[in-house]
Amino acid sequence: MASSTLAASQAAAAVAPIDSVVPVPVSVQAVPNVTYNLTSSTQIRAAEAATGVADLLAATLRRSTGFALPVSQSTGDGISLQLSGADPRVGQQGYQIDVTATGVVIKANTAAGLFAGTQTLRQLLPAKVEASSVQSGPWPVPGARIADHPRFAYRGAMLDVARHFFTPDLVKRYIDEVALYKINHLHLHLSDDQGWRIMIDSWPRLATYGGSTQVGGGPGGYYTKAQYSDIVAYAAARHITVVPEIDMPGHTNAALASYAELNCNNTAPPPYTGTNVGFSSLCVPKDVTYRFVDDVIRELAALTPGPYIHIGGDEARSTSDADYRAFIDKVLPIVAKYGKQPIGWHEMAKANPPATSTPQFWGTTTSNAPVTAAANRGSKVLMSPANKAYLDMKYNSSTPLGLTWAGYIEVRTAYDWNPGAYLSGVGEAAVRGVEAPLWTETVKTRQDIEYMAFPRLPAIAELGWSPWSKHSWDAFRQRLGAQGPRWQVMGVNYYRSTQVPWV
Ligand code: TNX
Repeated sequence: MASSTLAASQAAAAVAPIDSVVPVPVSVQAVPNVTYNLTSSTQIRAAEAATGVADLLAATLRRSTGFALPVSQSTGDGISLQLSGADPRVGQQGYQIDVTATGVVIKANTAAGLFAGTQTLRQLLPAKVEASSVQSGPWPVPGARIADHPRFAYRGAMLDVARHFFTPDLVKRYIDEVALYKINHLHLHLSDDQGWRIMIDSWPRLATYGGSTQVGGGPGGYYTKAQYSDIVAYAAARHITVVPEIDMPGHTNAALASYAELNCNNTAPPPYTGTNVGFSSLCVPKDVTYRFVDDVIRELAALTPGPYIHIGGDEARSTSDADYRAFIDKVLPIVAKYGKQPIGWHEMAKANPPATSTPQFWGTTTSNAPVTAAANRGSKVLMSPANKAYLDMKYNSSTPLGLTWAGYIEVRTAYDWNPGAYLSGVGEAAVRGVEAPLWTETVKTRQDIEYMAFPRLPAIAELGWSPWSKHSWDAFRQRLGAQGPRWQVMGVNYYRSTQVPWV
C-alpha cells in the first residue's frame, strides 16, 4: 500500500462510530468508558404511537444479530423509544439519544423524530448490523448523549422514473438507502417525453401506451394505483413523504402520443425514446387540456397523503412566454382545489405564483430574479442547483454514466455550498430545504442509481439536516469514509472517490 493511502486509511480507521454519523448531529457528547452491548436478551420498548418505528428498527437488527428483540410497550432497560420528556428544542423532527451501560433511550416529540433517532442508532452500531444474514457480535453502542434536529424541514431525493422505469422494489430500496441519511421527501418524476408512469383511470392510455417505452426504446412500464399506493405507504412508514410530479406543459410527449386531442393539431406524435428536451407542449388554448389536467391532478391528489404536488414547468421551450403564464395561472388553482400545495421547477416563478407555491431552483447561477421575487412574496424555495446537487452529473471525465451540462460534480463540490446563502436574495428563512435530483437518461439499473447517488446523496442530506456551524469538508470526508463498510455490507454500489479516506 502506498504510504499516503496507508496514512489515509489509518486516519479513517481512527474515526469512532460516535464521530462518524452522517448527517453530523447538532450536539454529540461521548460518555467515556461506557458501552451498551446489544445482546440476545435486549428488548425494544416503545410508546404505542412509536410501534411502527420500533418494528422497523427490530426488523433491521434481528436480521443481522439473530436476536429475538421483542417489541413491547413495557418500560425498563434495553432500547427504549419515548414520546415524552424530549427537550422541546428537538422540535417536530429531532430526537435525543442517551446511551448508558444499561440501555439506549431515544426521546422525541413525534414518531418522525424517533425514526430519525433510530437511523442515528444504526450508524452507532458496527457496519455489519446492516447485513441481511446473521453475523457474530459483539454489538456495542458507544456511551453518548446526542441532541439533534434538522436545519431545514424538507430534505429530498428525486428519482426520474420516466426516462428509465424503475420497479416498485427498486424504488423501495432507494427509499431505504436515503432514509438512513434522514432524507424525508421522495420526489418521483412520473412523466416526461419518454414515458408516463402512473395509471390515471380517466385517461388510461397515458400509462398503457404512454408508459410503454423509455430512453433507448426499452419496455418502460408504469405503476398501477395499488403499486403506487404501496410505495407511498412504504415511504410513509419510513417518515418519507412522496411528492409526485407530472411535468407540464413541456416534457409531455408521452401524453401527447397517447391522446391526439391534447395536441393543437389533433395529431398524436410517435413515442419518443431519445434524450432531447424542450420540444413538446400541451395545447394551452384548448379546454380539453384543463379537463385533462384536472382529472390527472384529482386522481393523483387522491393517491397522495402528503401536502405537495409537483407540476414540473421546466424547459417549456415550445410554449410561448404568454402561453406558459396562462397555463400556470390555470393549473395552480387546480392543485389548490384538490387540497395540495404546488411545487414547480423554478421557471414557474415567472408566472408570479402565490406564496403557497414552492419554486425548485435548479439553475447554475447564484442569482435568479423571478425566484428572488417569489421569495420576497413569501414563497419558500427548494434548493437543487444543478452544478452542486444534480446526482446525474458525472463526478469527473472518467465517470462511465451521467451528463456534463452542469459540470463535473465531485463529492467536495456537492458538499461545499450553503443552501441558506446561495441564491442572492434567498436567505435561510426563505429556503424550504434541499433536494438531490437523479435524472435517468443514462441510469438504467439499481447499481447505476447507487453509483451516482453514493456518496453525493449523503453530502446533500447533511447540507439539509446539519447546522451550518458544523459544516466542515475535512470532518465530513472522514465521516463519509467511515460509511464505506456499511455500504459494502448493504451491497450499495458506491463511487470510491479519491477525495474520501475510505475505511
Ligand atoms: C434538465 S433540470 C432537466 C431534465 C433533464 C436534466 C438532465 C430540469 C428541471 N430539467 O429534463 O433530465 O436536465 O440533467
